[in-house]
Amino acid sequence: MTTTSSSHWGAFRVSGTGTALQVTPRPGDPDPSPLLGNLAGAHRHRSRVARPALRRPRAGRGYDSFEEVSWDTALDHVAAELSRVREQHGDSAIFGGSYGWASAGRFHHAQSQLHRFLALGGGYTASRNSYSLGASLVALPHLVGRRGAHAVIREGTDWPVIAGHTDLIVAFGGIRTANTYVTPGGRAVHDFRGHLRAATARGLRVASVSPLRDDLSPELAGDWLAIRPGTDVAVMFALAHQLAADGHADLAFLDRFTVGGDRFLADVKDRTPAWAAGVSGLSEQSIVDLARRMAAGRTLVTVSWSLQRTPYGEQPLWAGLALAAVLGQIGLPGGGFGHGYGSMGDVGGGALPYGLPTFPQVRNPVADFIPCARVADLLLHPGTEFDYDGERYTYPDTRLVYWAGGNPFHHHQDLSRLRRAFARPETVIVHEPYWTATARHADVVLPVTTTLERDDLGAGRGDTHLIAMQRADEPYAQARDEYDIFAGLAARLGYHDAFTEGRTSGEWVRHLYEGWRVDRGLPGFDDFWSAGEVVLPGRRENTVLFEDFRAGRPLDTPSGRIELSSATVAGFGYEECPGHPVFHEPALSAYPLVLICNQPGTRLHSQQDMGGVSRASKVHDREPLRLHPADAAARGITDGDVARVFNNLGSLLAGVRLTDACAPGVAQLSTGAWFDPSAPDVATCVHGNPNVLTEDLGTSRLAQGCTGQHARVEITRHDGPLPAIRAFDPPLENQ
Ligand SMILES: Nc1nc2c(c(=O)[nH]1)N[C@H]1C(S)=C(S)[C@@H](COP(=O)(O)OP(=O)(O)OC[C@H]3O[C@@H](n4cnc5c(=O)[nH]c(N)nc54)[C@H](O)[C@@H]3O)O[C@H]1N2
Ligand SMILES: Nc1nc2c(c(=O)[nH]1)N[C@H]1C(S)=C(S)[C@@H](COP(=O)(O)OP(=O)(O)OC[C@H]3O[C@@H](n4cnc5c(=O)[nH]c(N)nc54)[C@H](O)[C@@H]3O)O[C@H]1N2
Ligand SMILES: [Mo]
Repeated sequence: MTTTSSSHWGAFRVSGTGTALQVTPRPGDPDPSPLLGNLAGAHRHRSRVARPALRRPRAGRGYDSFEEVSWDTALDHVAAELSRVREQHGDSAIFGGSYGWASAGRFHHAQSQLHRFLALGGGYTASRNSYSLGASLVALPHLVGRRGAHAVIREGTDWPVIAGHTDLIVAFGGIRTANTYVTPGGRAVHDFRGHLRAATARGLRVASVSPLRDDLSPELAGDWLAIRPGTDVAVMFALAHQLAADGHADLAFLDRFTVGGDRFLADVKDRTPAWAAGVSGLSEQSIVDLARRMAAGRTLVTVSWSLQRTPYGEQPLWAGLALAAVLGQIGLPGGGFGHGYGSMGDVGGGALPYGLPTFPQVRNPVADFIPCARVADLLLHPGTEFDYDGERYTYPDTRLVYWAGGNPFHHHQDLSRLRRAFARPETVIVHEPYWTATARHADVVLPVTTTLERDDLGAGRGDTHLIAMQRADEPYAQARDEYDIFAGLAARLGYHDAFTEGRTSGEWVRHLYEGWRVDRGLPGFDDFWSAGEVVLPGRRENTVLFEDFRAGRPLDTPSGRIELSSATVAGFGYEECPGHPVFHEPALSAYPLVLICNQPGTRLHSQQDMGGVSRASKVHDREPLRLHPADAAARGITDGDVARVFNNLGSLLAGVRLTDACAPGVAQLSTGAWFDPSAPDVATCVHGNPNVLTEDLGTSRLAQGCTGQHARVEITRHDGPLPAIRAFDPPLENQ
């Protein structure tokens, strides 16, 4: 039997079960993701959580072994802890932010399940925004309004328009194909590379301003401008300077469509290409030439999401928008500004004018929240104040942490600090299909099913199809659906019927589909289910970002225009993020190399790190570290060595790959190798998780976004004994 299913990296088909399970791409997907190759090997991997487990409290969270218990014992314990904490410390003592991507699927979406369950029980401290776009989600509404921010992030000018009109893309952070296979909720059709080929054939050229040469997809033609990380704002200022000096600044556009255009031009008066060359490592001439090419045709300035995942990440976004405004092509087909081309598959990939079926949520009675990347501060500093978007808030006193569908020991910075933070609450509960580092730092681990073991509805934003995600195999061992776990807990806590509304999970999936499909004129559930998918009607394609604004519809900013100066942001009084774009020189460091901690091309974050594609990339079982041959030679390191990467925060082992695709002075280690602290005498992580080296700092007081994209490090050759990787071994005694 063949079933249909989906993942964040795309839709697929499944045949066979157990260790014989096979995954093939969805017919009709012109360019399926290579990440599909991880699914089969992960399905019945020994790192699955088989049964509910309680930590044996001896040495401390993350160091202990676990004891398997019955579902009743585990659920009784969790229900009792929730009641005790709510009674003794109040509802805000429960942290249920639970950031993370979990799996595709509209109903079984882990955060929706957890948040509905916790909100009905009295509420929880929440988290806001994302690690992806921490700075942009807060800054952009000030610059282009809420509606404008949505248009920038969720739509953008579509690829066919770019292919048809754009002469030059100036891509800060490049345009990385590997990232575009991923869209939250998945995508039935991957056509990104096809669009790139079409654009290149028509004559599109890309100036890829990036520390890595291969951030420019091979389908694109263009130049690599090897920039020193963290200095993009300087180059943006110098490009604006040169445009103005050449008489190419569009003063009429600035005057009519922006506030602060005059101030910006005054600010860049001294920001010459010669100055920016000294800061950025680019040549003066390359900056001058690029400015002239920008003015010579239809030009799109795009800033990848990675740039705002750095200290002062609000600034490259703001300066990039200002540069595009100086050029005056915002709102024209194929010109202007973009954010995230090459970051996510749905940017420029069409949009749906309606929402997808969603498990209904209820209002959270607790008002407390954190910007999501401040989680360690929350746990370490209850009662202290923090600034965020013009307001001051207080961290509540967390006694219980409940995580479902995320892996903070993957996603957060400075993992040694996070371990200290996770040692503080009285109780940590984690739902996981796998024994991740986060599960190991819990007191109670509840095993959940994967998407292959349950029925659901799958689609991403702007998708072409809704996929029937059909159960392909039995749940692993005693794994349960999140929904059934929460229904069991709600029964113990006296609100079972409010949580379930009397439906089984199968009834919910049918109900969500039926309640949504009528207005779209789609077939009934049974027809949809047996077909395996249905075309989503009415997609918007060929969108031009800010076309309506240029035609006269004001933005929902205070001025109705693009705010290159924001009186609101200025009024917050944040020195590091004043009311207009500023350049902050990267902080001096005792560690000479910049480590780029970008997204892995071989998996989604930490998911399925044990899968075939991810495993095949490892060197001596460790995550590959890419390094320029000159930097390696200076350290006596050769290709295939194991390297020790370290700074004041920690150390890790990784497998060396030499390449001149890294600019000199730049090394690259993707995120997502499972944190493995099993040999602390050798390294903080012996597997290569870069978050043992990243600093736990917010972007600024404005957004408090994640800054994990960069770390400062030194690298040496590791010559000692090589500890085995223990991250995938379940922490159960007598195993
Ligand atoms: N240094 C550095 N760090 C970064 C970044 C960076 O650029 N540099 N990028 C950041 C970004 S953009 C992001 S989005 C984050 C990603 O961080 P996360 O979203 O936390 O990473 P994932 O590995 O996707 O974690 C999802 C977890 O959910 C589990 N899971 C899957 N399905 C289910 C389910 O149905 N139920 C339950 N309970 N669990 C499930 C998976 O096994 C996995 O452990 O990382 C951030 N971290
Ligand atoms: N295969 C795969 N695809 C993914 C994901 C995944 O885990 N795996 N994760 C998804 C998620 S959740 C997100 S949020 C997006 C993230 O999308 P992005 O944040 O755009 O992706 P990254 O790969 O982290 O970074 C892209 C490139 O930015 C460059 N860069 C880093 N620092 C600088 C700098 O200071 N200046 C310049 N000019 N360039 C810099 C790096 O060379 C890096 O390769 O990716 C999504 N796509
Ligand atoms: Mo992300």
